[in-house]
Amino acid sequence: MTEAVSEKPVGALDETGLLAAYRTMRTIRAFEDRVHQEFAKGDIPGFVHLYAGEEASATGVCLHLDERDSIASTHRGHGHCIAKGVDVREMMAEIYGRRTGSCRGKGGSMHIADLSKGMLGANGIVGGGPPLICGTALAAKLQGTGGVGVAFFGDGASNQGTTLEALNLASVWNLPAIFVAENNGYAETTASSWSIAADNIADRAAGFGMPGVIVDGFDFFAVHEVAGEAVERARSGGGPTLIEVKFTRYYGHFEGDQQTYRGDEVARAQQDRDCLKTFRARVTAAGQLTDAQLDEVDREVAALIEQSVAEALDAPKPSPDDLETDVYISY
Ligand SMILES: Cc1ncc(C[n+]2csc(CCOP(=O)(O)OP(=O)(O)O)c2C)c(N)n1
Ligand SMILES: [Mg+2]
Repeated sequence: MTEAVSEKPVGALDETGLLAAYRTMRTIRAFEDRVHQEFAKGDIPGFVHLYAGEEASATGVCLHLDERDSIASTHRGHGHCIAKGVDVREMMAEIYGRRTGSCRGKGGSMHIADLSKGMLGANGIVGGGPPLICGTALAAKLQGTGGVGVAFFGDGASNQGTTLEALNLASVWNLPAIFVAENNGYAETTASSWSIAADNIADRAAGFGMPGVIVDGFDFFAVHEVAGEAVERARSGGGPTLIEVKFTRYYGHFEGDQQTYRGDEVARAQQDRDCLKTFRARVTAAGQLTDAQLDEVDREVAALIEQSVAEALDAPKPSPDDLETDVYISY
């Protein structure tokens, strides 16, 4: 007897794809939970902003991307890096400021970049990412690679002029660009319900002549579906899309934030809507993956994170000689 397709969580993903999605989301969660613990010990320099709770966004979008495509990220960038394939061990070393890091220990959490993976960089400039992907999307269009540019940015960044100019330019130039507004409810301590002059960020898309879509950011399958349509539109010459992903972040704005401005939204989200929990419930109920398969991924990811921290702590720090490298690019 053939099973009804409608009972499947997402027809577009087979077992391998579902396992890849779960592995990415689990890796991001485990990475962030561990950095949260390690930061409290005092060995990690600089500022750290964690992405836990938002995993379905980076994962649901980046699963559609390949080596032709580039992404621009934010100060909350670890999840975007992992989803685009940046090496987790190099990322951990970078966060610890070690020479084995993705940027040889010179960038830290807020500047992790890996151009070989199409990861243009985390970005300390709020609203800095959207203009960058207008450049990569224009290059992809002119070179006919079929590539797309994706900018992840926050609700706070959605009010920056740079973001609004990039939306306009992407539409005027009909670029293969996707703007992913990650609305986690706050810009630092300011509620998005107070700072955004519209009911939804996605409503602004109409003003730029592009489709705007709102999606539940805790629901991996919903994000994956919406992102798939946007990527398909962009690759086939249909132009840009603005996607608003709504969810909440599990940790503070930065590590050390006392979060006195928040209610009980985190506990409620973790209990009822967590992306990893809902993913597991749906794929096991549909008979697509077993708990044993998912538990195995959990074990492998835990071992990888353990190894990453041990290697990072063991790795050398940059030396004074390293000050003069990576300053200028050689053409
Ligand atoms: C141009 C600029 N203005 C202000 C800041 C200070 N700042 C850092 S993060 C942040 C809030 C960003 O909020 P949002 O875009 O919603 O991202 P989230 O932290 O919620 O992921 C601000 C104002 C900055 N880094 N850059
Ligand atoms: Mg925000």
